Amino acid sequence: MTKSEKYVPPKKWVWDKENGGKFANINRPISGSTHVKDLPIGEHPFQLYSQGTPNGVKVTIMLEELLNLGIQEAEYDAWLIRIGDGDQFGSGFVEINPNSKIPSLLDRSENEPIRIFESGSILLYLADKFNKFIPKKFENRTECLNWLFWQMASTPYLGGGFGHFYAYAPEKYEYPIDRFAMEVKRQLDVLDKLLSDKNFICCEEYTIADISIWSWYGALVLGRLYNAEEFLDVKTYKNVLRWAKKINDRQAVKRGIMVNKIKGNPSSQLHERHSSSDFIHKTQDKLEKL
Ligand SMILES: N[C@@H](CCC(=O)N[C@@H](CS)C(=O)NCC(=O)O)C(=O)O
Repeated sequence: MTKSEKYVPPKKWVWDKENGGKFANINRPISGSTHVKDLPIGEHPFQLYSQGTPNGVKVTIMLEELLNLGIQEAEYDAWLIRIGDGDQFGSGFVEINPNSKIPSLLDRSENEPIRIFESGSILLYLADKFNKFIPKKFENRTECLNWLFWQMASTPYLGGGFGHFYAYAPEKYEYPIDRFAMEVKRQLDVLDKLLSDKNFICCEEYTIADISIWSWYGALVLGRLYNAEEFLDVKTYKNVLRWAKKINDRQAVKRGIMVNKIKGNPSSQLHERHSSSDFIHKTQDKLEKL
C-alpha cells in the first residue's frame, strides 16, 4: 500500500510482524512466555522487576519515600527488565505478571511471597501495608483513590495514544495525533483546574495520587516525555507546572527516577539498586569523571 492509498481493513486481521513500528519486535497478539528464564532474587523484603519508565518510577519513588521516612521494611532490590529486549516474556517474569508488563513486585516478607502487578495496585499495596501516603479518613482515602484510578484510566490516551502516534509511529497521521492531543490537553486542563488552589492532588497531603500522576503528567510538563512541550503548549498549565516542580525537588523523587533508568545522561542511570549507598557511589562516579 502506498501512502496515498486509503487503508481498507481486511475481513479478518492478521499479524504483520514487520509493521515497522518502534515496538514491532516486542508487540505480539498473544500472551505468555517466549523463553525460560528465572528471576534473580536479592536479600531485601521487596524484589522489584522493572525499567525506569513513567509506570516504573512510580514504584521506585514510593519505595524511596518510605525509606526516607526511616521504614527499613521497605528495603528493596531493583532488577532491570529490559522491555526492548523482551525480558518481560521470560518465564519467571510471566509467573509474577501474566500480563508481561513492568513494573512487577514481589513481597517476600509475608509467610508466602506475594506478587503485585499493575503500578496502581503496587502503590496502593505499599500505602496500605505501611499506612503512609494515603489519607486515613475514609472520605479522603476515597478522594485519593479517585485520582489514582483517574491516572490509571486516563494515561493510556497519553502514552498509548498521543505518545505512540506523535513520537513512535513510523509515519505521522493527522487524525490520531489530533484526537489524542485534544484528549491529553483536556486531561491537563482537568489537573490545572484541580491544582489552582492546591499544593497536592487531594486533601492537602502528598499521597500516592501525586506519585502516580506526577510520573506521567509531571514528566510531560517538565519536558521529559515525547519532546511535546511546545506542541502541547505545556507552559499554559501553570498550576500543573508549579506542582510538578515542587514534587521534582523531593529527594526520594530524585532517587526514584534514577532506578532502572536506561536512557539519558549515564550518570543519572542506576540500572540496578540494592542499597541506598548505590546512589552515593553513583554520585562519586560522577565526580570522578569530572
Ligand atoms: N497498566 C500498567 C501498564 C504497564 C505498562 O504498560 N508497562 C510498559 C512499560 S511503561 C511495558 O512493560 N511494556 C512492555 C510491553 O508492552 O511488552 C501499569 O500501570 O503497571
